[in-house]
Amino acid sequence: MSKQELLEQAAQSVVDANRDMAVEVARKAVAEGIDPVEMINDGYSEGMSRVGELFDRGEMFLPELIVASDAMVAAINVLEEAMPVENQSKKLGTVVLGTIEGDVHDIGKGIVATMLRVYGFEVFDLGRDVPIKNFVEKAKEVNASIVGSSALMTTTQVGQKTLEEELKKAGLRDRVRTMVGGAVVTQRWADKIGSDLYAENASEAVMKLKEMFS
Ligand code: B12
Repeated sequence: MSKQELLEQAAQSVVDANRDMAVEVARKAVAEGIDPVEMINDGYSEGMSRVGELFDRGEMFLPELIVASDAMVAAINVLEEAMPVENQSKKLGTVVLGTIEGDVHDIGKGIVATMLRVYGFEVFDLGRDVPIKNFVEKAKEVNASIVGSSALMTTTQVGQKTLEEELKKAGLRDRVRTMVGGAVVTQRWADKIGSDLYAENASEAVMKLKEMFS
């Protein structure tokens, strides 16, 4: 089967909320030596953006959205196992990452965490719905060089501004860089709240951080 066909099947498996198909396609891609990152970005993520459009138009509802998300996560788990961790003699930086409190969207944040690990960063993934104080405490505890936060909703996006403020109050802002992302986040927002880095997707996050830390 061609790469293009596998990418299309991966996208379709998410649209169809078909977990078995999503996992099977991921296994096939691994067996055929297709780049797992490409499968995630151009296959499964493409499917999830189609799902987002269907949800927006009222043609898909929350229960189906949950099953579609499960299918995507299951496929990503298969692909993650096939990702070689880059052989770094020295780690590029220590990242504390999480989804802002009140927000359960964690698929994209998980992809960012995986990609950063693959490219030589040490990542402490705090999960989703993470209270601001937990980001600050973890950053202190592990002497983080980067604190990254994800927000998928306008209601939780404001938490990224609070995080900037709390890092300042804790006296950490001089030695920690911050990065923000998530569907509602933009470069303009990052500039407004004083975050050091915005990335539209996981690959861009890796590229920009590598530039900053190498
Ligand atoms: C899947 C999904 C869900 C799943 C989430 C499952 C999970 N475990 O994550 C479920 C079904 C649980 C869900 C629930 C809800 N959802 Co929802 N959901 C989505 C959907 C369709 C896709 C999100 C996704 O996973 N995309 C795929 C990933 C790969 O993309 P991504 O998250 O954007 O991540 C990439 C980049 O943004 C970036 N990135 C992400 N994080 C970070 C962090 C850093 C530091 C960096 C640098 C980069 C970065 O890199 C990632 C990889 O390339 C979006 C629609 C959309 N257009 O985004 C709605 C959406 C986000 N949901 C929405 C809503 C309203 C809800 C609910 C409130 C619905 C409800 N009525 O209950 C609840 C929220 C509950 C809560 N308190 O959080 C709205 C938010 C509206 C808004 N603007 O505020 C959206 C936009 C849909 C809509 N148009 O209405 N949802």
